[in-house]
Amino acid sequence: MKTHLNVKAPSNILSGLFEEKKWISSKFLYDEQGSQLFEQITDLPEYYQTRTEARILLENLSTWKSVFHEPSALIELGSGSSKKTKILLDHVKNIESYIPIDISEEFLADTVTQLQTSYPEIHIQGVSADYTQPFTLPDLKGKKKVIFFPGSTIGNFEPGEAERFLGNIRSLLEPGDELILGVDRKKDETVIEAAYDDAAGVTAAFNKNLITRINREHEASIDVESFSHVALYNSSAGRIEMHLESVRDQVLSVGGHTIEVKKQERIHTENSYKYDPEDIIQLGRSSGFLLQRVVSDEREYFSVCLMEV
Ligand code: AVJ
Repeated sequence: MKTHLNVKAPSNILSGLFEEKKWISSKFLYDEQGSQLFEQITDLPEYYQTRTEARILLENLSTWKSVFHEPSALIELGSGSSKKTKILLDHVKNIESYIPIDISEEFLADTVTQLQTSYPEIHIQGVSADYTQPFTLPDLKGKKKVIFFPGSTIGNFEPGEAERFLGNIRSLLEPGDELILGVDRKKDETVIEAAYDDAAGVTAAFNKNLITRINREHEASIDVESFSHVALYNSSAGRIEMHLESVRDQVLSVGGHTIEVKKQERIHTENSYKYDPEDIIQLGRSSGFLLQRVVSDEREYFSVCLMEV
């Protein structure tokens, strides 16, 4: 079984810098340093998402128990350290196989080794793949398949991409299988903007790390401090945007090219879309899923959605 998705993702970190409206794909945020910074972001007081989702998972155990009421395989997209997954593995029976899928092979190997020690009775089979590209699942005959896509990672897809992506995920599943999807909700923009512009400056460092990465990978020497971090909620599009804003007129010299950047000109570096339940119903409809259940925190900042084929 294969999934396929063409995302608006240039092969090169520089290519969007030659366009009229400069941009860098958010996938380039996650080099080693960037992945570490993102881990730090998840602990920030302003970044409510990770904590809230973990709490929702813990406070709705009966929901997950009924999802896994028969022998099942849990397939996680972008598993990372599998922190949230442990909540499911610790409290739910019938998870016979766990298939973490992650792009970072080393990270995945470590996670699998550690988890296998903690959960000797679960068959753990890591798949090292970019899950936005075609990938193959191991044979899971006779088991209910439950796809777990937490963290509001879906928010980084453009709406049309999210639809196509979930449509492809849908094609891996059969009637009776399910999808557990974590989404960050639309809310007061000051709350969202603070989560992407924290007081300690970790998100700013995460964004500016793109400049550091360009310097390292393309033998450039752009002044990291010549850009400032900008995070703004675009309410009509329902997304938070990150940009790098030039503090002065400058000419970047990278990869044998020169790029003119005006003072206050912005390089768009990330979109993170927010989804309310009605948006999820819509997304489900257009990708072949039926929204079955939405569980949220009391502030309705975040939702975990249960979708069936
Ligand atoms: C990993 C895409 C879920 O959008 O909240 C965090 C990335 N960017 N702070 C998010 C991110 C800035 C994060 N996701």
